[in-house]
Amino acid sequence: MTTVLKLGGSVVTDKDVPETVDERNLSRAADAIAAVDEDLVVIHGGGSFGHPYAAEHGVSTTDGTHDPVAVRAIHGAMKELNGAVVDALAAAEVPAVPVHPFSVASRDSAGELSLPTDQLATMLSEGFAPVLHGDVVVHESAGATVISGDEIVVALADALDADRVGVCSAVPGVYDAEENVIDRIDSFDDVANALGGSDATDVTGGMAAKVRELLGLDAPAYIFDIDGLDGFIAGENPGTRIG
Ligand code: IP8
Repeated sequence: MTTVLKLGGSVVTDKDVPETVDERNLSRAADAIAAVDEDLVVIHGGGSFGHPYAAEHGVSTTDGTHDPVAVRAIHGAMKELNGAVVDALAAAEVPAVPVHPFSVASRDSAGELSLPTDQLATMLSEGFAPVLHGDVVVHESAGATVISGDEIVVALADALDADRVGVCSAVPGVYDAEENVIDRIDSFDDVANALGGSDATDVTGGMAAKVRELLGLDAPAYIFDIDGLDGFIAGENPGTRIG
């Protein structure tokens, strides 16, 4: 069994205070993750680390930059957050190891992502738990653009033949127009009207983008909040099931 789990930036950071880790949530998540006894890939979002730098430099998943200062600022902030996530997982005795997408991924001029996964498969078979993150990637004819954690989730879930995908976010699931958590989403059109944007600075598009990307997966994906994480790891179906 392979599980791909994303920890949202709003879970592991305080989204309203620049470059601040939410230590309490992070160690709670790490303790929950320590119960996983199968192959596990963790991906985390940008929160108050990557997003403010990306916004400051005008970089998004489609608007690129050729400024190395911008690339270093965005990537550097994400590397710092990745270090904090890996350290918290290590403290909970998860065999976490860091993997930085900027060093290995690229996009072609049409925006098509290429993200090698052979090294990740070997990490898993050798007992490691790779920890990736939203990042910048070099992008043919655009310089460098943002890659969201959700995009990485989608790319890895299919390439590593994941059995289950979890997205631990700030909300307990995807809300309908009355703010009730939707149990299951099979098509984007069914929920398009109910999906709003994200309040804090989020250059990768919030919940609507998340749902759209997760609908493209072979494996079932679940969106839940930190209260649902133990249940997801225990094999339950917390929050909203996508696909
Ligand atoms: O928070 C975005 O990742 P996300 C990462 O998963 C950057 O959308 C660099 C803004």
